[in-house]
Amino acid sequence: MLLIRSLRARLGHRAVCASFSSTSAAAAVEAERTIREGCRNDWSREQIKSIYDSPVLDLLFHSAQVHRHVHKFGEVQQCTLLSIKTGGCSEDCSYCPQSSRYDTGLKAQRLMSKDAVLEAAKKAKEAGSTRFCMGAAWRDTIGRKTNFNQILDYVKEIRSMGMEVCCTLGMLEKQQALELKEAGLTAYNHNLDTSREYYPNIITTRSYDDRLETLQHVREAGINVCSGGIIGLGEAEEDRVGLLHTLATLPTHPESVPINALVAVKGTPLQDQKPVNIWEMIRMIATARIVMPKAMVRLSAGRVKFSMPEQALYFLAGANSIFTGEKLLTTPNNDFDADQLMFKVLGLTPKSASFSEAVVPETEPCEEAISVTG
Ligand code: SAM
Ligand code: DTB
Ligand code: SF4
Repeated sequence: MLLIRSLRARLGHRAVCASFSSTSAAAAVEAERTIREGCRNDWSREQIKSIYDSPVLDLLFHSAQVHRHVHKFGEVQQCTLLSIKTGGCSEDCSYCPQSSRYDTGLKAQRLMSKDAVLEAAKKAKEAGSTRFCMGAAWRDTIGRKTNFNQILDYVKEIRSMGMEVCCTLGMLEKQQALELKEAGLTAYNHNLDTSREYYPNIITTRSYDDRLETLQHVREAGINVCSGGIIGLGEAEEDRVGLLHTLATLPTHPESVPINALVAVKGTPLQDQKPVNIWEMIRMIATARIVMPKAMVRLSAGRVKFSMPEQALYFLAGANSIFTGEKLLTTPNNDFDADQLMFKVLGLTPKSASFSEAVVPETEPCEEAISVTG
């Protein structure tokens, strides 16, 4: 305060305010604009970078304001993952324990039976989860008609249990997206993973544009889009900004944005990456919250490594969805009792399932009702 007063005396009020705002105002200015004007998809990369680079406590404070304005603060969606077809994948995603190119000790399995999948969904529901997400280690679903039809049946059954249903099966054609919609699928997860520029360092077997095309098929079928990425792959901060920029400038923002912290699995090319820290997570979550205010921001892989106080700051920054259950796809997740305790200590409330119709294309960016979850 004394410093500000003496600066004011020497430089005048205006000059001091201007210099303070130029260093710390980006998060404040953009968050205020988001609160005033709602969603926009005309972000420049520089704008997103300036939010991301704001002093971390400023960024946290202003993303929390946006979060409180748009969402029921403290309400957290619980999703459960099940790997219905594990391992043996042809792709070379360098983070992934399920790629057949890396020796991670994982045994490839066939598609899980209906009974086993429905049993897992029932258990997840009983444990308080409202969304069930089935993952398959496939490049795409082309030429897998029998398995795909089985999955359509799983989707129908799980939906009829009163749960939201999500799938992540690799690249999708338009027709397959329509069939999944018809079966009652709530959301489809397909991550961009990183920036367009860094992407070729991580995956060579399919392109960034292939991924965007799948997202377009999902959107056009009227299924909610779930798309985010991973931090800790060795990318620069500029790449994290690039990922957020691509997502936030899609014609319609994804309804959910998973933020994964790399789980460095032994045997993968990224096994020795240094762990992501709390400040990197806060910057990523808070920036996502300001630029895509209505999205569910999902604290995804890597959560098991963060303490309860760290997770508390992520919820404050704008995360409002988690994966619960003892396993993600192939790696361990947080303990059920630890999550129960966290909800109690932090005063979090579970979000109930939502079955409002998904956004149809050609609406204004982010025009969906807030009750629609992604
Ligand atoms: N095969 C499908 C695909 O690639 O779209 C679906 C499953 S894939 C495992 C789903 C996502 O999980 C990936 O896009 C990636 O973002 C995330 N993921 C996989 N392995 C991970 C790891 N070791 N750490 C963090 N996220 C990971
Ligand atoms: C997402 O973004 N993260 C989840 C879900 N979508 C499919 C997957 C995380 C996988 C972590 C590594 C594993 O357990 O195999
Ligand atoms: Fe296969 Fe998906 Fe893993 Fe890539 S991320 S190797 S496509 S399972």
